[in-house]
Amino acid sequence: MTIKHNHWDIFCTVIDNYGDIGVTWRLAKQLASEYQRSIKLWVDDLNSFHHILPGLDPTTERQKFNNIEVIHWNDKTPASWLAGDTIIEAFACELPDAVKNKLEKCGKQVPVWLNLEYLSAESWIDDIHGLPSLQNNGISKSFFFPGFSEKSGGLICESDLFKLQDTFLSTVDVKKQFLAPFGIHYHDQQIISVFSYESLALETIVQSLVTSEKSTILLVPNSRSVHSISSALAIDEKTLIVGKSYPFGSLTLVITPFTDQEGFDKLLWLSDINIIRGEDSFLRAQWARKPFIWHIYPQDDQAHINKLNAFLKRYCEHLPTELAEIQKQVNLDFNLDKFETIIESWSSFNTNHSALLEHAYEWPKTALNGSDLASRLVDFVENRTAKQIKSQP
Ligand code: TRH
Repeated sequence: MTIKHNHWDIFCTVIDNYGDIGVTWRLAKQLASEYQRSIKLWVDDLNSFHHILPGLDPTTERQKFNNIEVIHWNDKTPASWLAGDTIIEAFACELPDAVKNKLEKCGKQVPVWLNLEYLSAESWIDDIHGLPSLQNNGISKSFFFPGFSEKSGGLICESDLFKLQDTFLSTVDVKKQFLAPFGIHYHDQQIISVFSYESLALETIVQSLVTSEKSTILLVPNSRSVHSISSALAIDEKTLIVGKSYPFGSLTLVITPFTDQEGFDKLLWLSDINIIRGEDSFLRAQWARKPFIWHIYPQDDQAHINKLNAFLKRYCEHLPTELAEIQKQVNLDFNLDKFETIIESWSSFNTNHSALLEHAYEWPKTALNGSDLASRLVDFVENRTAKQIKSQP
């Protein structure tokens, strides 16, 4: 079987929420636009995908977006799979048997087979990033670990992202224009975006914003945070209309519509503080270069707190001790739902906003370590392919 060059297959199963498809969609877009790869993106749940890509029709089995073909992954479709250069299983989703069987028949020119893991700031990933493991079909699969170190798989970040961001933010009255359709007159209020999971700490913060001396605009994409916010404000969630603004003392609440990823990025860029979650919005908040609180995806055995601490250690490494403590404390209080202490840590976080902003602005350079995930991935595949060719008789 001959393989199609520059053709990559990415397989994704949506476990819950939007992170799995969110990360793979970002990656697919970058590989297609910056590296001219032709991508087939196999996704089992087009309804979830439709939320972050409104132009996608969830009832259509195959549809093209420039150089990316989105294919509904169900029992039948993988039979039509043809080998390309590279196969990515996102987040340990199992390749369909039909594909595994076809791989066996590829002979010496087998595609590079990768499992794209979840992002982690923990240092152990450096030791296992890129390692191959022989599978039952006799073909080896490598484990690709996104991360913050030079030895890891890096972080998804488009090459023109910061330029786009600067251009957007330098538009005259950009905040006024963005907020006007929600009925808000912008006059230097603090803007906070919230895309988190349900949280008692969030409820406490929201209540404090109502009575704060500072005026705040709270932009909340229509998602799980709305449960906590409506509970904090003692209002019936069902009465909130997406796109309308609601005053509560010093706080103006807006439930914003879910948009595509580009629209979501802009929301983060415009905000002074972002409260985000999961994996993709966590990274995009870092690229927004604003102070943020990360509501990490909770795991049963509290493994997420180790992951959070590993990230905070890296993020705070070059911060003066006092600021590092503030950044760490507000993140820990939020994630441990310490509503008794969150007011104090939130208030220090807010008071030190400008110093934390300076740090947030510089952070992407440190985090990226010279190259992003897509470029490391393309290099990895090219090295592997070159080795395969060399080893052929
Ligand atoms: O949605 P998340 O919580 O996703 C996940 C999943 O739960 C996953 O199973 C888990 O393993 C992972 O977290 C750690 O959070 P995340 O990763 O931030 O994904 C949200 C996506 O939604 C992201 O790509 C941005 C996108 N988005 C939009 O495109 N438009 C919007 O308006 C909003 C609010 C989000």
